[in-house]
Amino acid sequence: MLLPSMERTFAMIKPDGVRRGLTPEILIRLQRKGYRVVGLKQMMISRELAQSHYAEHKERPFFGELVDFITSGPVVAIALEGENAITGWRGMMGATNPANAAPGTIRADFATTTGENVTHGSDSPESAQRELGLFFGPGELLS
Ligand code: FUP
Repeated sequence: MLLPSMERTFAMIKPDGVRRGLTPEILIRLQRKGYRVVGLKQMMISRELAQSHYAEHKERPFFGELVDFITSGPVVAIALEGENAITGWRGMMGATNPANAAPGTIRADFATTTGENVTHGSDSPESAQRELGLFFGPGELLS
């Protein structure tokens, strides 16, 4: 039998999701899936944190708008734990462009534009570790 692959990942409800009152719906979905919430906070993202979080996109034409958007209102930062949580959570979110997101995914169900697509999820174990470290301090996560 394969050993279970327990992972931690960083999930976020972006300002559009919080503004539209989608926080409870999204928390219900991820807990119903079976993920354990090991860190949770509503917060404003500073421009510095936004630029670090999205550093891989800093040369892209949409970078300025992305930073403006992600700092435009509170977000909900979530540390999730579960078997294959990194790819599993991205699967629940759906494709970056909601037009390409599979029916039943969060982005298909709740978003219409790539720029405001409700949620974020780390795309690899390295990103998960980096992003969890950006958003949560030592001692803020459950063991
Ligand atoms: P994802 O991992 O699905 O969040 O997507 P990316 O890391 O590729 O993009 C991060 C964010 O940049 C997206 F959620 C929205 C924004 N973006 C755009 O606004 N335009 C693009 O063409 C691509 C991404």
